Amino acid sequence: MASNTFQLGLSQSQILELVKDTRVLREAFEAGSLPAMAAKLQATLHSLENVRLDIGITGGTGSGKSTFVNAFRGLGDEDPSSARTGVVEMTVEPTPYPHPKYPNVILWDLPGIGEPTFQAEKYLQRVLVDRYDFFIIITSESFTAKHAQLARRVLQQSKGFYFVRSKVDVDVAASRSRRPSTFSKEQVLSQIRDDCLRRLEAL
Ligand SMILES: Nc1nc2c(ncn2[C@@H]2O[C@H](COP(=O)(O)OP(=O)(O)OP(=O)(O)O)[C@@H](O)[C@H]2O)c(=O)[nH]1
Ligand SMILES: [Mg+2]
Repeated sequence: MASNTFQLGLSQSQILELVKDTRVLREAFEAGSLPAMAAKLQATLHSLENVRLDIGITGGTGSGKSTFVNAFRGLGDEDPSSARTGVVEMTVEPTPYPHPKYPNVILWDLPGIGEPTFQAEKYLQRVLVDRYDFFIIITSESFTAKHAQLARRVLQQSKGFYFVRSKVDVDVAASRSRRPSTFSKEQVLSQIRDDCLRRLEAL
């Protein structure tokens, strides 16, 4: 999936441009023209730096989407330019946050998929699904039918997604305090991981 996702970050014309660049590079190499090769390589690398990547961060309301955006950008929640986080619903409109080091990588903090009448198709239309090269779907609880519906719809739209299970520290702490005699951190984490994998494979 990772390689598909990367390709989706480049438009058809950018891919054709790269193929052309590779040919020019090979010709410069075969002609033994190092200055021409160095100049072309520099230009190719520069054009890749300018590739824009829009990533949609989605998932359940309060699952930690904005916290993830802040962590990804290396910011604390109280930094003035961080995404707002909190214990009540915070993000109501898609909001772009550029990566500090790679400003062409834009993380879109999306509203949560909280409503009981959630419909993936309507939600994706509302957040303008075509804007994103791929998604990161975050859940802080079990993978529900709502998450499955969203993931399937994302795939139907020919987009890829990564899946992140957040707040595992809460599950570990609850298990430690409520079932101390059988507590095993590794076991809790592997149960969560196996459940997520099973549900993702069943999509
Ligand atoms: N313990 C723990 N708390 C977390 C974690 N991630 C987020 N939180 C807390 O969960 C609450 C909700 O986090 P947000 O990042 O605002 O969640 P969100 O998905 O952006 O919420 P909405 O925008 O309202 O949909 C905040 O109090 C966070 O501090 C985590 O991994 N562990
Ligand atoms: Mg939020």
